[in-house]
Formats: sequence, structure tokens, C-alpha cells
Amino acid sequence: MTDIATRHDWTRAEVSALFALPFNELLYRAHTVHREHHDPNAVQVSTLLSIKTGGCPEDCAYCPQAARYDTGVQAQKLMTVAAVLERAQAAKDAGASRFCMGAAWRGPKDRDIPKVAEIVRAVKGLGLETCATLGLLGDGHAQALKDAGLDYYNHNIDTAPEFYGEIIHTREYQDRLGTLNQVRDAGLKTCCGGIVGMGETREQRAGLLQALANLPEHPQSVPINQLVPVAGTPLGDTEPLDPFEFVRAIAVARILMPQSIVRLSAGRQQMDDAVQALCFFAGAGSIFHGEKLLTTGNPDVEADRALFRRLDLHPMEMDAHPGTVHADIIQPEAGGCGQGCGCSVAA
Ligand code: SAM
Ligand code: DTB
Ligand code: SF4
Repeated sequence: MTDIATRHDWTRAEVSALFALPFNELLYRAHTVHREHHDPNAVQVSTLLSIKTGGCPEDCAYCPQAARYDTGVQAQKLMTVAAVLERAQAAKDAGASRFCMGAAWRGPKDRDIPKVAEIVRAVKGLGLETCATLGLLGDGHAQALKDAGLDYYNHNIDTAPEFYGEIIHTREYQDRLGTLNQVRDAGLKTCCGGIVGMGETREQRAGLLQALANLPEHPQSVPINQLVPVAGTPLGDTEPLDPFEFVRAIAVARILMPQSIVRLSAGRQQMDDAVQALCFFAGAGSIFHGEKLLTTGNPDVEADRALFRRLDLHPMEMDAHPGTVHADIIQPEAGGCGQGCGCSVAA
């Protein structure tokens, strides 16, 4: 292990210099770090569900769920426990080891927390890892979710501090850091990343990754989203980012936070398989699996199964079930995990 594993003092110049490396040099360095800390052929598989969709009062310029933009997303109430459970079981059967639940809230109200806690408890009961992304948390919220069995809380810083004001005006960057502190203090694992391709400069992409790497702890999970441009949002007409620039962002994240799992997150539907393969080589170790993200599309389940086969990738073991690899993403026709964890997933 190299001593960069514990660094939280990356300067902007250092991060920018990584971005500026010749592409092959950057990928070689990132892959070397990746192999030191991770199985390069294992990919953590998560499935997302929007448990409370649309009607959000915030103004995040990328987001189809903000009530103020006309995007065609219909606002819906919080789903019932039974409805979420059905979707979680289906995700598990399709090979996911983690179920991530998103709510289009600025943050939950006190009265929402017992309802979400009940959902988390039920999903955890299926033997899945749990993750929630509900916005800014209030006093006691993180602890109540942890007590219900929540494993991860996702809260993104989204972009560089100096670009943030061009994207979001209804809550401050500092508010996000406060929620991340509450999450860590409650003993939850942190899932925190951002979006690239929102019209930021390379320097600002470096700023996002520098800010993530200099958090008090590296997030255990770092989702790197490529903007999914949605008509009706202020960023709906944004020019697509050069795919190699996206790969560079994955590689730099890999080098800065060697022990974290970097997720190739939103934007895979717009990416071809070769670019995804480069992302895995550069150090991405997680994906969202399933035909929908929250409200937008994701690659077909069959396409992901084929990609895993072609690249000889296998799903990562679950933290919650050590020794268990839920591999039906590779062999959908097989029955029974066979690794003694009591799950119903194919081996
Ligand atoms: N409302 C909560 C919040 O904002 O914290 C949780 C849900 S929110 C949709 C979760 C994250 O999804 C955002 O922070 C953003 O990084 C990502 N996201 C939303 N819309 C996106 C888009 N069009 N393209 C890429 N990522 C997006
Ligand atoms: C994250 O960083 N990306 C996911 C998850 N965390 C919640 C969300 C992506 C959303 C993409 C737009 C949509 O489907 O609405
Ligand atoms: Fe609301 Fe979250 Fe979308 Fe922002 S990203 S508008 S807070 S749902």
C-alpha cells in the first residue's frame, strides 16, 4: 500500500497535474493504484429506486425532479413499504447487492423519518445492503436511519465549490458538508460524489475531486455521474463532454481516494461499451444496474450482463454477506447462490 491512501491535503495544482498527464500515463497510474487496493475484475452492483419522485422545491440546474422545471416528471408521494419491497426483491433477483433509495426532497421532515426507517428495515431484511439519498438531514435523522439498518447515505457535493453557485441557489455548499458530518457521526458509510459535464472547466473538475479527496474521511463510495441532460432543465442543452475527459475524471478520483469504490454512475446509457471498459480499467468498481436510475434511463439488464461477460467482470462480494458473490448478472439462468447466505440469487 502506498502512503497516498491516507492523504487529505491534495492541492489544486497536484490534482490539475494529474488531469494533464498524457492519457495512457494517467490510466496506467490509476490502474496501478486500483490493483493495489481492489480486485480489478470485481464490480459492485447497486440498483436505484426513486421512492418519492418529483415536486422538489430546490433549483438544482441538472435535475428533472425540480418542480420549477417543466420536464414531464409527475410528482408522486412516498411509496409504501410493500411497493418498495417488491422492487428491492426484484433488484436482488437481478443480481444487485445494494439497494439505493432516493427521495426528491430538500430534506426529510421529522415525520418522514419513521416511514423511511420502516422501508429501510424491510429492505435490509431481504439481505441487501441499503443506501438512501433524501437530501439535507436534520437533528437525529442520520442516527434513526442507522438504527433502522441503513448502511450508506448518499449526499453529493455535486461540483467544485467555485462552480456550485452556477448550478444551485437554494442551498449552500456548506449545508452539504454539514449533512456529511452528521452521516459520519452516526457511523453510516458515506456515498459522496458529483456530476461532470455540466459545462464546467477541467480546472473545476479538478476542484470537485480535490474537495472530495480532502473531506475528513474519503467517502467509502464515490459516484461520478456524467450529466444526463434532461429537456426542460437549465442544463438540458448542454454539449456532451468528451468521453475521454470523463474517463480522466474516473482515473483521477481513483488516484486521489485509493481505497474508495468509485462508481461509474449516471450517464452510462449515453456511453458506448468501449468507454465503459476504459472506465473500469481506470478504476471504476461499481455501477447502477437496472433499466432506470431515478427518473432517467440506464442500460438494459441484458446489455450489462453481456458487458460483464465480454469483459470477464464479476459482481463484488457484499459487505453484509462476506463470502457471497451474487453472480446471476453473469449467469441469469442458474438457480441458488449456493454460498450459504440464505439468499435466492443465482450462483
Ligand atoms: N434530493 C436529494 C438530494 O438532492 O440530495 C436526493 C436525490 S438527488 C436526485 C441525488 C443526486 O442525483 C444529485 O445530487 C445529483 O448528483 C444526481 N443527479 C440528479 N440529476 C442528475 C442528472 N440529470 N444527471 C446526473 N446526475 C444527476
Ligand atoms: C448519484 O450520485 N447518482 C444517482 C444516485 N446518486 C442517487 C442518481 C442519478 C440520477 C440521474 C437522473 C435521474 O434519473 O433522475
Ligand atoms: Fe431536489 Fe435533489 Fe433534484 Fe436537487 S437534486 S432538485 S434537491 S431532487
